[in-house]
Amino acid sequence: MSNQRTLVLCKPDAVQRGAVGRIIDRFERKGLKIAGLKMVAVDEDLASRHYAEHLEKPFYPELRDFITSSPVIAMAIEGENAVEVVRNLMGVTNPQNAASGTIRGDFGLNLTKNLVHGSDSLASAEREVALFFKPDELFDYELTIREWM
Ligand code: 3AN
Repeated sequence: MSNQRTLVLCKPDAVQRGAVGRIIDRFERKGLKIAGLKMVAVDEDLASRHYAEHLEKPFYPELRDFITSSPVIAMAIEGENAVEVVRNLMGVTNPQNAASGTIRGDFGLNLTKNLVHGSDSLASAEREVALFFKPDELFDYELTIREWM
């Protein structure tokens, strides 16, 4: 397994509902490391670059209006196999089908307002982390507890 960095967004609904702390807690409890964290107001340009593969989809206008409606919390999350581990913690796209115990399964009902984004591959992760973070906003440090995780 390799050490990976992936992009997580706590979407506008998570911020508005005061769920950000509880969502970050899931990643911390799992043993993942926060390598970067900030609040971002996503504009239409950033939305179109972040969701480039969805631009032509019928749901894109709704997705764009939602993601630009209120600030998000962007995080670079790091750890062994972090891309897949984060996706598993989030649950499947539709919160109605997401397993209990996952973020979407425990917090959501709505397909658009599904609380979190996590990169879907290592290639996406590298592209998306670079979209949201400048190099000096990302931190390389050791978690001293790591050997116990
Ligand atoms: P995920 O976030 O689980 O990787 P994607 O990448 O397929 O899911 O979709 C990106 C976002 O677009 C989802 N998080 C969701 O908010 C929205 N979305 C996906 N599929 C639909 C759909 N059929 N109708 C409405 N919104 C959708």
